[in-house]
Amino acid sequence: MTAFAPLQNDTFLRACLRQRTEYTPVWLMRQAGRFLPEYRALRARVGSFLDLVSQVELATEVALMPMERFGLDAAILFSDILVIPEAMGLGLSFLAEEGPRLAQPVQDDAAVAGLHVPDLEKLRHVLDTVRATRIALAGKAPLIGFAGSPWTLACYMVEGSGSTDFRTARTMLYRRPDLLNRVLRVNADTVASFLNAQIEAGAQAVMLFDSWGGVLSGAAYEEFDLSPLRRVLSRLHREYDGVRIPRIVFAKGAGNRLQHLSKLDCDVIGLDWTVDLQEARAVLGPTKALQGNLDPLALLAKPAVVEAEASKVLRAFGPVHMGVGEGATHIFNLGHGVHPHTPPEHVAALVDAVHGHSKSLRRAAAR
Ligand code: 1CP
Repeated sequence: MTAFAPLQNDTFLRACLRQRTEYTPVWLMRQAGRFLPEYRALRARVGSFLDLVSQVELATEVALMPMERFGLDAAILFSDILVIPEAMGLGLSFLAEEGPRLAQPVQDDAAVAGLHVPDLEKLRHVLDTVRATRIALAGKAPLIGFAGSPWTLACYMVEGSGSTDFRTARTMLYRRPDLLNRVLRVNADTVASFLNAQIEAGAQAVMLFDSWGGVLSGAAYEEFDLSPLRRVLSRLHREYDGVRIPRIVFAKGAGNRLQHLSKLDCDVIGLDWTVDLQEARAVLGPTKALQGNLDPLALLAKPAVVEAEASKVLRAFGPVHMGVGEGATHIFNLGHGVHPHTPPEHVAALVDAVHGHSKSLRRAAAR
């Protein structure tokens, strides 16, 4: 086993576990991506996104890019949720301007019967990237591993591409719930083993991206989204090497389902920008840390506006826990990924504003 460098900044991990921190930690979904000129240059040189993801040194370099520019409190593995369907043999490609495509979508009895938990060796490059990224970070900030939720993965696997409403997947839900349930079960078992392998490789927290629960009706959300998600959570390592591994569920579009989310066996709930943080805190605050939820488009405005909007999000969450033991904590993030047109200087202004404002709010509360 590699002895990793000691962690110098555990602010993010402490906030995940609802412990007091000196300031509000911040990281951003898609912080390593197209808004960074150095990312665009490397991607142009390498040719494709999938080539970047599959080469350990390159993926590691990309994950480190935002850490070198900004004072972020966490790094995230550079990969994609769709490496799982790729490992299942569904044939992933990314078409320019069109997004992901699966050559063999899972739409009938035969395709579903042929679906199995893949050998984790097929995901070896991702696990090697986790280890290499943790080493390259050298303890500067913790590393987040991730996977898609079983339902979100099923959306792409059944549809065969991105979509705004995932009609094919939702139709299968009504016509052939038996087929969909088998897909979800295979996904849940795959996601649990993959995340546990990421933890063993060096991930210090894990995040489940449940990006498409919002397209489901209430009853369907319970059966096809939350139930397989609970199966994943029940199998994850709670600790590794004697250290707690926080679990985060990003629940996009689930602002009207906070009660359901409060019962999940996870430490943090990630919220999109449509959710009122005060309301979310009232329901989730007693048991979960909250992560989010600045509208990513606010970053397209000038830095003074970015700072004011960051301050609004901090104030919407309200006073954070400052005592011993556990209490309400907030991890600053966007409500979804960084928009590719975001000027990097605006991200720098955001990170500084979150750190600065959250320190002054704590000082004011202590008076
Ligand atoms: O260079 C490029 O054109 C690739 C753009 C890109 C990037 C940078 C894609 C394509 N994926 C990623 C990386 C990625 N994806 C990360 C890395 C870490 C980071 O946050 O910096 C993560 C965590 C993801 C997760 C992901 N991929 C999700 C869940 C979060 C979300 O956005 O809701 C989803 C749904 C995907 C699928 C995906 N990957 C890429 C695209 C274009 C899409 C389709 C999105 C859609 O259906 O609209």
